[in-house]
Amino acid sequence: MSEQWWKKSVVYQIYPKSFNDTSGNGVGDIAGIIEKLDYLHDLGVDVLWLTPIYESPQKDNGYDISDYYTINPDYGTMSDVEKLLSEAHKRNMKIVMDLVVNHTSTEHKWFQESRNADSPYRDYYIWKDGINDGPPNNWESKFGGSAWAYDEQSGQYYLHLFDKTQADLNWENPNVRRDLYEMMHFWLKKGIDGFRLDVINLISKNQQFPDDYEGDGRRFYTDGPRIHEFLQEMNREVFSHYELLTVGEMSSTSIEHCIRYSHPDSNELAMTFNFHHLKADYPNGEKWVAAPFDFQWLKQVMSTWQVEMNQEGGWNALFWCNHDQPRIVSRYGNDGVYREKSAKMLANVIHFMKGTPYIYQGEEIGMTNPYFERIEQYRDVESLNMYTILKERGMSEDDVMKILKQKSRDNSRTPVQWDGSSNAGFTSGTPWIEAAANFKEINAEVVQREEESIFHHYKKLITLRKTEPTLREGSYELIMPDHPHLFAYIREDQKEKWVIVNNFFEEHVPFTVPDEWKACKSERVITNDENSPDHLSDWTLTPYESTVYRLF
Ligand code: TEU
Repeated sequence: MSEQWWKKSVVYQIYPKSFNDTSGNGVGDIAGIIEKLDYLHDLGVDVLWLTPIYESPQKDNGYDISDYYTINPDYGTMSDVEKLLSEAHKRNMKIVMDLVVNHTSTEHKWFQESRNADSPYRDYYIWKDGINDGPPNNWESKFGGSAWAYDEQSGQYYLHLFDKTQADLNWENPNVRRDLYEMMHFWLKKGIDGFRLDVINLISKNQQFPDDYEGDGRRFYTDGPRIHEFLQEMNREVFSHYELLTVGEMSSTSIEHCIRYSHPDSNELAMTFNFHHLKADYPNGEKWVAAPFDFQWLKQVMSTWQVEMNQEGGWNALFWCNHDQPRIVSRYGNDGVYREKSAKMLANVIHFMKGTPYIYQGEEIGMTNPYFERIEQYRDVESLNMYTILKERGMSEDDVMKILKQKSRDNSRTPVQWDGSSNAGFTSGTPWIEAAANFKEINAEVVQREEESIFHHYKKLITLRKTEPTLREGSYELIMPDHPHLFAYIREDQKEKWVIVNNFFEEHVPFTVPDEWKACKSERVITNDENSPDHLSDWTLTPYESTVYRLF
């Protein structure tokens, strides 16, 4: 096994709660993942990342962990996890677990102990006195409201950057770090193959805890003062003893930091997720408005990350979708008549870039946002908080629902649509969240059967990642940067050049071959429109067309 095996991998993200329920309790489970391993193997992915399956009160669907060493009984048992590991490994697939160490649930025994002022666990969390009957500073929670909650029992406030039941751990305390490293070894000794590290760039806070008069406080804890030191320590104490895929989820980060996080010489992480390309529909950085996406901005942001990370030796995690993001086909694509075509186009955009691609459950089926009509259909803590906050600000019910339809995290959390039977084949019971109404037409059974489907398109893309070194290591260059409809780029090494041309719009768009390529031989590698030329020549792209040529 080579040290950087993850450079050749394609990762598939599983949100267990919505993946596949075998027990009939309406919640997906580990046995349900095992049942679908052959499906995933057929798709061709070689790493599965599972979002948190640990014991948790589920206020934030498992990102509020109350015990790192046990499995949430709704999902199964430790022996189910062991079976999953061995069944996955038998099929040459690896398992990556989610590591949530910025915070724990307030039900974690450390936090319960910590509420006593004289407990050895007091300093495991961030406790502060209030100021003038208010919180210690004006930082805001990512889910709305103050980032501080008052605890009657101890007479102080604790910090929670997310929900008030998710208390931030105090990474300044070496005992916290020691206990967390020990927990990581426990999981690695069980045989897992890596970690996805939740909001890991938020663990080091500015110890002055200053008020923020320009923002919500994030500049005082994002990529904070000791972050690289902590990650290097984690690497030395834990990661360096194994051959792992480690991917950090980096909230509101910068390229400079991501280069450092993922550069092999830094000894921190293998790669990083950033979210800048998923803010093309956040006008002025504001998520909670219904807005179209800014295409030029999207191209620029993605290209800048490609070029700069690559030039400086960093490594990107490539993705459109996850459990916090609306479905990409409903977002930057077209989930009406061009659903299949635009889903394939978006897949091409990501899978030909440099980095390690991630596919989120249901993406390979072409699942869409569910367009829930009533607030009762939503489950997500952030969506429910924002519903209340926006209503309190005076927004009408219709306007709030319009925003949630576009922006809610629940858009990606509806059950995976396996077939056309009741509840999309996800459960025989009552699902914890409703399936999207379109499951009869859009489901795994259909896409597996149809040869030209999105599923088969993903299969081809996954194979190409494995067979084509140019796609893994070649340089990246955006061409026609200002083109109003096309996102076109080239990947190139000494041997060959790949041209990836993507039309993001419904218009027909002409493409003219640059003179310097005219002497090259070429062949079409993949397309979502069989009428495109077999060899690169001037042609007119149809709506949402994406065609890729190899030049040699
Ligand atoms: O998300 C971190 C994060 O910052 C987001 O993507 C978040 O969903 C967004 O800011 C809300 O607008 C991670 C997890 O992926 C997410 O599911 C958790 O809720 C969060 O951390 C807390 O653990």
